[in-house]
Amino acid sequence: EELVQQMHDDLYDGMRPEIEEATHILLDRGWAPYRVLTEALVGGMKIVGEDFRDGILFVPEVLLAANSMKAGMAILKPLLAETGAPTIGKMVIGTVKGDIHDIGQNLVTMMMEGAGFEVLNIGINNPVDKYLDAMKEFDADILGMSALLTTTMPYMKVVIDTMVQMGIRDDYIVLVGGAPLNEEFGKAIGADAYCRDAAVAVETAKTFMA
Ligand code: B1M
Repeated sequence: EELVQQMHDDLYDGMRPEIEEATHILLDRGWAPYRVLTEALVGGMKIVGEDFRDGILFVPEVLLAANSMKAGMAILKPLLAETGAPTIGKMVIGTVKGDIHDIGQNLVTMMMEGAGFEVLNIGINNPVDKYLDAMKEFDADILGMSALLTTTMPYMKVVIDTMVQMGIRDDYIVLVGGAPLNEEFGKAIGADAYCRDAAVAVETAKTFMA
């Protein structure tokens, strides 16, 4: 699809109005919102990530790309949440202390809401107390933690260890995700499951709530 290729280029260049327009065009062409999300937006961000890693793109450019991606996501959000499914469970999600990458968890939030979960997204840079307060206030069934940096992902263990010390670990299902994580890491820190992407997060959460 030519327009998807164009969107990858526009995302790369941080061209927000173009991304918004193209998102509408694909929807008008009958594309499912999830397909627009994964193929056009997530696919484009993958390329940005590779060139960021290789020193071809820098933080300001990546921020523009991220903001363009968010603008596209904002258009898709009500469509993904439109299912009217009954509430299956409640989740608190946030990025761990020191981590400000919130696109992935915003996507997880959208998909979970679309699948019938109530989600309290507590944003970025959360110390243990923030998570615990939110879980209690919101009466959550599930804690979701996100980390995109190898330097911040160990903080997930700090949160889980604190829950263990407080004797509340087993009151919650703990799901973790983020690009640098894997299955072994999830096990090692005592999470219930590692979720590779937003779709897996939904399926995993459903399994645990069943
Ligand atoms: Co950053 N960054 N960044 N960055 N950034 C990465 C993560 C990096 C891999 C880039 C690279 O070098 N290739 C690298 C980390 C290297 C490492 O740790 N080994 C990196 C770095 C180094 C940094 C800085 C340190 C750069 C600097 O300042 N020198 C800095 C750190 C800031 C901080 O957090 N303290 C930084 C800053 C930034 C920006 C601000 C410019 C921007 C963030 C904007 C924002 O989020 N608002 C940014 C971005 C955009 C990226 C990349 C390019 C893209 C991340 C993203 O949004 N991906 C990223 C490269 C990459 O990941 N390949 C990179 C799209 C998103 C949909 O995917 O987040 O993986 P993802 O989420 C997926 C799954 O992982 C999963 O589901 C999601 C949807 O399918 N998932 C979960 C995620 N969380 C989940 C939680 C769950 C379940 C599933 O809970 C249940």
